Amino acid sequence: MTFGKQLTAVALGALLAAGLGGLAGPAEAAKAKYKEGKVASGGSIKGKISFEGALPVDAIEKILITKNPEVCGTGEREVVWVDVKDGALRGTFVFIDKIKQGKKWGKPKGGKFMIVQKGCRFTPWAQVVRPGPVTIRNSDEGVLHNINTRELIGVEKGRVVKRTMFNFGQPKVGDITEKIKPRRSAFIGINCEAHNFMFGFMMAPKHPYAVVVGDDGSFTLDNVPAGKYTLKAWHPRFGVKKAKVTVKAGGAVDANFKFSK
Ligand SMILES: [Cu+2]
Repeated sequence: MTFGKQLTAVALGALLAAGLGGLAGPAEAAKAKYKEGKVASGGSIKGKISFEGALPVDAIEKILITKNPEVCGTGEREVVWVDVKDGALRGTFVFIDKIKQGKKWGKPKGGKFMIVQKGCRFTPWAQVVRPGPVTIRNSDEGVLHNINTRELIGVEKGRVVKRTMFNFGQPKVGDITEKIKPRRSAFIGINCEAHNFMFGFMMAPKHPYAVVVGDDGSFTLDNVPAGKYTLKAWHPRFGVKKAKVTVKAGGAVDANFKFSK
């Protein structure tokens, strides 16, 4: 009897899986894989992300350092949530929304994507990684770090739910490889559960058309197939802005975003 019941359950499971797999609704289409290839006479999108007006009063948060002062420093750590220099809003991500095909992913510097914990800081503060393996490095002798890497769901709706992808303690100097596997959102926040002043941000989109702006707020997305796109800029404090752009074969189109508090 038990055996028979199990069989029925398995058969039902298979039927359900087949049924769901056969559905080709809008949700399915949105999940379509990105197609990598050669881009013939692609164009580029260039621009600058700037900040206008007064900074929010909590642009820089000061948090008392209560642990590992010999490595983390003494007194207060300044967490720069809003980093503006000469009008450039640093730490902003710029990406093409839902592009389905185009250039191949480039190799990361040094051959692998890395998050480094050094001097009790995540380095870099903001970066784009390809979904997949990422190396988490502890460079702080004698310091336990505990990275918590969370997918930020609902950023564009203004109501964020955080879902942990991985969260582990790293008591020793060295590397641990983990996988970045976003389910619903490419936006990611990282923090250290051992040091309440360590933060960072990442994007892990399905395609390689995403960058973090340079120190002067500028960005370039190159090898973009000619076409019409929605370009988006994400700043973790201010959310997402968007613009329509048309890329012409071999051409360069300008796109600038202005944020304010
Ligand atoms: Cu830490």
